[in-house]
Amino acid sequence: EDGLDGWLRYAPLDLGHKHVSFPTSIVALNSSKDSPVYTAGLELQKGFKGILSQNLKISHDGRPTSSAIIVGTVAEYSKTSNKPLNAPKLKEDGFWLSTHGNTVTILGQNERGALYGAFEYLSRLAQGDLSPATYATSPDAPIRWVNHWDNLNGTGTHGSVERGYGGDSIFYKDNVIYQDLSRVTDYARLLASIRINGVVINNVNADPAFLTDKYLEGVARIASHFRPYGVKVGLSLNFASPQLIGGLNTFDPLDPSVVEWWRTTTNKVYKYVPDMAGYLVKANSEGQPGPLTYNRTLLDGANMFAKAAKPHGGIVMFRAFVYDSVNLKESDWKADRANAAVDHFKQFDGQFDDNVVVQIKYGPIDFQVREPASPLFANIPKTNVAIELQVTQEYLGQQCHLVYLPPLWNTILDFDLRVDNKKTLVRDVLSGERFKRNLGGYVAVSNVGVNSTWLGSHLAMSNLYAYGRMAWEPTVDVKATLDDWTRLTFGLDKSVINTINKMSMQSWPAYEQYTGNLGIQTLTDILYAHYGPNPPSQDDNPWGQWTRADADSIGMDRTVWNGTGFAGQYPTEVARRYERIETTPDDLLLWFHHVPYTHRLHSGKTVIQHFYDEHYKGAETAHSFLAMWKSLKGKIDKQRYEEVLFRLVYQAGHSIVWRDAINNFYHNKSGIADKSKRVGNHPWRIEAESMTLKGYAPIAVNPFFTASGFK
Ligand code: BDP
Repeated sequence: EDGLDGWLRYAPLDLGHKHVSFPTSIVALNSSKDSPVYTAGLELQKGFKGILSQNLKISHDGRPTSSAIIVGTVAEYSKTSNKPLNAPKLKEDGFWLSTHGNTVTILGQNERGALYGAFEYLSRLAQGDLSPATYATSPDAPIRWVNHWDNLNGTGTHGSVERGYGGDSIFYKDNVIYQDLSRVTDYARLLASIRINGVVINNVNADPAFLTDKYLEGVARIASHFRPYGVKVGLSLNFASPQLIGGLNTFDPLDPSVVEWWRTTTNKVYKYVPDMAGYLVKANSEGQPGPLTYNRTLLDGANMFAKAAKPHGGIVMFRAFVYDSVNLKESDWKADRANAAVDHFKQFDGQFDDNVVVQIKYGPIDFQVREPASPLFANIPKTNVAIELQVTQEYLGQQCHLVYLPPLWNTILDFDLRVDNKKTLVRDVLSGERFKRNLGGYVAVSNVGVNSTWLGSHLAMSNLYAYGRMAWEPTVDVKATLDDWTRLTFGLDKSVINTINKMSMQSWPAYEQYTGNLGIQTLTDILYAHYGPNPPSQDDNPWGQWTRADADSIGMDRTVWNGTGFAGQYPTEVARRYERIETTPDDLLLWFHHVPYTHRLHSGKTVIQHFYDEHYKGAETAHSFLAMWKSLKGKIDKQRYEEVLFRLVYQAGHSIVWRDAINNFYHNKSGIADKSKRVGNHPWRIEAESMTLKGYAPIAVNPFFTASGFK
């Protein structure tokens, strides 16, 4: 198995001695080929073939049939059925499922919901759950999107998918949109099965060419591959497009010619894709153009797009990831990139058009292994908001390390911001419940690629699966969700399920332990790859990701009384907690405070000894994954067993590189010995220099401390 079907393998189910009666036909209440209900019919057919080896016929007229699966919208069903429906009220995209032996009814609030219900029913079958059930479910939030950082060409600084680790783009190659978009259909199917309803198909560092007829033709083709699956397409915009491709000499958002250009261009875009979801905008960040260039505000920019998209029902996802690296000076103890989002957006609360959604990364910096929840979620109650997560593991091992992310996401979603001293969970802000908003939700940067595993690693797919499930229902149990994924991906063997669960649940804590703990962030190379260890690059860089480590002390002082003031961006109760060392949780200590290496944690250990110990523990856990995985030999098909094993061997080795690079670095810097005498002391290690090398040539390594003898 090569992973292409992900969790939709529909592997044969062993019914043992069970006698169960199954439906013998499918009634899909829509006969138009690009409708999700039509797709649902085909999917049910496919599922029955795979799971139960049964060939079911599909019909599209609603004549009541016993022993059939009926799938359609509530509205369509009530037109054709004489049976009154007792389903509870559904929200947009919600569905109702009733399965009793050979009679199955799947009704969506809309077509999309009906398709989701079909996938749900198949997921139950594939997991061997044949029990009768009747239930309804509706999404927690209307926006459940993925973003793609795909470039038209493969020559961008980061290749064809920026921060993509599963191969090149599934949409484009060499500046051409693929004619054969079958991978897009496969992807749409995966997305629909986890109830994702929107996909932005190009990089936030956007190429304006997407707005030209040449490419819009292809965008329309891409949209036509997503449409049968109920997934709407969106485009990332380049703010300077009016100048770059429109022939204007300005892109000032208040200039009437610019406003008009966006209006007519948007009308054109919607001619190609009438049901387009909307736009995504990264402005004035990391060198991207934006309204600030003309002394206009981010609000001016966002509302300009909103007005252009509004007549078409389009929405504008405006990213809060706005910061200017030019003014960030590490020597300035008041400078802090973490402050940027609230500094930029709070002032405009209540003034954004109602089809604008501010898209906020989960933490105030950038997808780090541990961050506090972005305080912006608490600061703009009169604005629609969505959270931005990353399925692609940019700072988190790039799919070469197993890191199951939902537990990390939960630290953010379950966080109580205490706005007005009242319960304010981040997830209740996203659903719109806390501040009574109708639009909001979830976005994840997914960045799948042409690799048959999609993300480059079989086990990484649990993150994509769980993301969809959490966007639908953020309180879903992340362990149980993982088990669902494992059953669908690897089968029903209990030891497989338990082992993958154990490894996955230990993986994020382990990664944090060996790559940077106590809230110091992922100590990767900051300047480019964001992959291997490089603690010195964490300081003195223009990107504002700093540790402020010196010979005696470490950590960013983000207090109000003495630091950057960031802690003060939270509502009072939370701000007070983070302001004081005593009440700051250890796992965020160095995020908020600058302390001596000898500072004692709540645990009683010093910061430096904690560092040493954690890096050892984390690497040990990474090593234990190997034995766990090997215990599954023969219980998983050979191809996937070997491919995962390869990654885990690598991870085990790389966890040592991480452990030693970081421990050595802080050992050198602080001059404080490791109580357990491990750091700098590797009695059994054979250095490459003392080996006879055949077929290898020594080269200088940067950063030097990741290698023995600098080479
Ligand atoms: C950073 C990535 C960069 C993205 C940027 C963003 O390294 O490639 O363009 O975020 O989110 O984490 O815009």
